[in-house]
Amino acid sequence: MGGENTEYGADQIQILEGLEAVRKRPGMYIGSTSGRGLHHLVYEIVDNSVDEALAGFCTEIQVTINPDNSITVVDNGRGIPVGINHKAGIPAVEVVFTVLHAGGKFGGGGYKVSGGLHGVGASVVNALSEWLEVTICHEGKMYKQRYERGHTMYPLKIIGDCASEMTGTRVDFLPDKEIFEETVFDYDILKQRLREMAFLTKGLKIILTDAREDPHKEKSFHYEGGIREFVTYLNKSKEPLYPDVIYCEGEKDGVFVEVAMQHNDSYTENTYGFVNNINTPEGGTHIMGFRNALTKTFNDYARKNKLLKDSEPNLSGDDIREGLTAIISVKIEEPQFEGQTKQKLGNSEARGAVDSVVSRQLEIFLEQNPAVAKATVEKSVLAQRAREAARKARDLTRRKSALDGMSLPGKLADCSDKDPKNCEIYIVEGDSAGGSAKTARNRVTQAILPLRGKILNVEKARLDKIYGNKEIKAMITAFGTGIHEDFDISKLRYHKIIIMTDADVDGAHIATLLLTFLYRFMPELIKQGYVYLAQPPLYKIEKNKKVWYAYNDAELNRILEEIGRDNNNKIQRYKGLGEMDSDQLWETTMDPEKRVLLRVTMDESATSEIDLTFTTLMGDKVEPRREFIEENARFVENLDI
Ligand code: TTJ
Repeated sequence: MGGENTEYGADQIQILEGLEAVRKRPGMYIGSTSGRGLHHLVYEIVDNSVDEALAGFCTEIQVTINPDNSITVVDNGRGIPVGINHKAGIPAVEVVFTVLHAGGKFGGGGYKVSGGLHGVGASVVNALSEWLEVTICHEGKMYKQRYERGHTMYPLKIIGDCASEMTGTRVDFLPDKEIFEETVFDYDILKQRLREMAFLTKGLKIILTDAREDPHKEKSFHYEGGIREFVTYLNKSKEPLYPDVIYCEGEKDGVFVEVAMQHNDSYTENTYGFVNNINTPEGGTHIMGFRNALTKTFNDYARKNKLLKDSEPNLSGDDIREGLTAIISVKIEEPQFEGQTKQKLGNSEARGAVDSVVSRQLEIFLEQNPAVAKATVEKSVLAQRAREAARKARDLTRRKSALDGMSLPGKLADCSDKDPKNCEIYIVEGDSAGGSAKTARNRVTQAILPLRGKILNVEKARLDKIYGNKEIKAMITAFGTGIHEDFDISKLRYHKIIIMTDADVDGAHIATLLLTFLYRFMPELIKQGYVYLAQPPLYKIEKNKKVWYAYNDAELNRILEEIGRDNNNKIQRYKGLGEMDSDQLWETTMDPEKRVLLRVTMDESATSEIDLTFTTLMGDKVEPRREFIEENARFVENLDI
């Protein structure tokens, strides 16, 4: 064996040790081995093609879910280099797939920005795949290499010709069932993230195909306007306050900044930050820079143009951001992430860069668009007044509750156990169902709070009205946590908050209103898994003095198959909780031994889609809601809308 070969061998051993470490502790590299980690593999591969698009050499990426749940990603970039990497003694493409942290670190001069949170690259995907194949078209030749669980199967080989002007990279891989708990891809999850990637990379076309279904499902995303169109998309079920989407773009201290924003006539703020195309639910310096610039620029403008009198106080940031939808996207060479879940940008230069780009360009925009400036300032002034009224109302309730010792709402039938871990509260629609629930419950651990009729839609009301609402006040005091800046989860009085509504359209609507309130005002309750939906049965089946309950039509059919479809069956369809007596309610819906509860969860990496879901379902516009319901027919079927 010659010296070169020995060296090659040594390299190989090191390489395998690296990838072996990935297989031993996959969570360290991709966060988890659940469905989340599984989908992350796809983003990790697609990120490489997006980098090629950012470098200006790739215009289209195709992602396919194959019938065997393997994934194919194809791009029309320059192709991963196939020449020998002299340090490693193997082709560069092999380095990319077999050496940890090698992605994009060689030549080319592209703007390498992907990565961030778990930006660990293609070698990690390779290590965690049963098999992976890479095919490259470059200078008229087609190259191919295959790996199994990270091991190279054969040296890179030429398998044919390509048209000389055709270049690109194709990767096929099958996630390893030894590693992942879940190996079936969810089309909708990939769809949401790929749509987001397309918004964040203007001009890039991303096509997603689900080849497991016949006919294939396919969706194509291509936005010439980039994040401007993202804002339009997020505002589609709302009334914009002005037609323009405000857009700023620039670079400072190595930070590339892009901001798009538009106010709508609602009262909630939807600001999303992205760093290298990865969202930052915990915010960070880029968001601070944006907020600072926005507050300063609008106040300066309002003073200068006498929209705010000398005697009036400055508009607060919250006032100016009422009803604002904004995307703040920064690209930065070495992002530093901080915070509990490492999702908060820490780089101080990002703050200054966003502040400076937005301040300068927004000032000019406002000077040139006085109608937009006026509409926004007027809305902010109204927000300021409402906030003041809300503060007074809140102070009043705070003082009152301090006086009469935190009096609980009169309608609440509390439980006797005082340890929140053991306690649950049922939020029940209507007084009559509330009555049955009170009789049915276990008084030691189960509290009942009946609410009357439709609860306030917090998407369509200002703070002063929300704080004045009886039902909302009752929930806030019963939970014990306070809201917004006063929110303190350690004061939560029940570790299960259970929404119990009729299994019909009205019930689903009320449940959605309640979830909207919780999501907007106490999101931590949902994030930490304290919120549940009770599942009352839809049918009662009786035969020869025996009783069954069915929670949906499929179950009804299953039971009927089992007991035989004949005239002795008595089937009752429950129209509401009120039709059940308290024994039945206990047995079917409240008995912890027998009931079925659905825990409400949220995927924090998809917050923009969650916001959109709530505003679409709760907003005034009929067309986006109809579209949403059609697109999500499966989900909605479960809700029985
Ligand atoms: C790097 O610099 C030289 C020219 O090619 C650049 C490159 O590597 N481009 C590139 C990589 N395009 N596409 C990829 C890629 C695509 C997939 C699907 C997977 C991976 C790991 C890389």
